[in-house]
Amino acid sequence: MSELLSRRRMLGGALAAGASLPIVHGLLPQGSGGPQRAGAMSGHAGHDGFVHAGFAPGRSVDHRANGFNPTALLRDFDYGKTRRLASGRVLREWEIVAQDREIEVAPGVKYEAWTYNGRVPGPTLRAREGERLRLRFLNASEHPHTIHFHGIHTALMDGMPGIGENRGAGQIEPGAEFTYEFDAEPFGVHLYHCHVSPLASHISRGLYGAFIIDPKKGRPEADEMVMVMNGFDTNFDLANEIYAVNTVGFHYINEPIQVARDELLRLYVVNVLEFDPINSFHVHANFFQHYPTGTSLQPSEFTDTIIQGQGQRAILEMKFPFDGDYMFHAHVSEFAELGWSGFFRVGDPARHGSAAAAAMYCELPWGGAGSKA
Ligand SMILES: [Cu+2]
Repeated sequence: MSELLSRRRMLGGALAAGASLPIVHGLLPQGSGGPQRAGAMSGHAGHDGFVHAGFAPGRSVDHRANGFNPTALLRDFDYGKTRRLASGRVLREWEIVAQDREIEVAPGVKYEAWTYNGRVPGPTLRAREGERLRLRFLNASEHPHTIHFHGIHTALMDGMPGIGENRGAGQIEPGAEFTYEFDAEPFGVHLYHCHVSPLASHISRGLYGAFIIDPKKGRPEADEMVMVMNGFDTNFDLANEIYAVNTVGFHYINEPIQVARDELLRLYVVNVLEFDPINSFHVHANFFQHYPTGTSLQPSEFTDTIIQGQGQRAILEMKFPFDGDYMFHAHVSEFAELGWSGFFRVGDPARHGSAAAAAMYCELPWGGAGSKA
């Protein structure tokens, strides 16, 4: 059996344990006639018995139990607490706690996550270029962790095991704490994550988050959102079974992201996916300006698809000129089908032909039409 099929079967089994079998033909946004359409398509040739990875109809993830909702998380920026130093500079402070916590990453699929502040991804830390940043890190997990920030700082503040251990830095043991302090530079969209080995495990368990440094003069007014592209290896075989943006597979299919027509949308997109070398972001029926790493105020490309390796990130800016439901997803079809898909809902979709995007998944190169996974 190929790796892909075994991953598929595993996912199907996990979902089946707590839910009716998911079908990709349910891959239509809620509130636009999706579920009804799904039923109408169930007789589509060749799909009987094939376990697609769409959301389980009638079931949804318990966001309250998770402690976070991916819809709220999109626009949830953590600015910390600020005060002025004697020098006149702004000091910005946060407290971050590592905690082990079970979360639901797709309907019925539980995962023993390691988290920063109880959520995956961790808080989106946001500061302004040139500020002094201070982060008190407390390790309440049963495992040693660190916070390694992308940015410019001293070795002692790098969150690297083995560096500065005699000064309390390096690996932070359970029950211990350390305060990271450095300047906010350069401006852009960055990330932070644990750097304890085995690295792939510590990261894929959920210890990461976006770290945004705004340029001194800011950016134009926009509806801003954070999208952390991630995945979950639910059976610990070093391959992902669930792919997502902001953790919950298919969440933005279930709850399309409401945006206004003709309003500037700014996405901070960060790829922290483990085990797969690349990830991608594609939007339907539109193009965006691409600012790689967000470190320039000039876009480098006008496109509708970007590729990111692990740790790469970007700012994307676009406007939707027409009302309707517009899909966004990894242009790695396997990821899209295993959770990394969503919709932007612009204006009133009922008046403008709501989505029928699921058809694109009917003829997959592996395990598609006619396959019995
Ligand atoms: Cu760790």
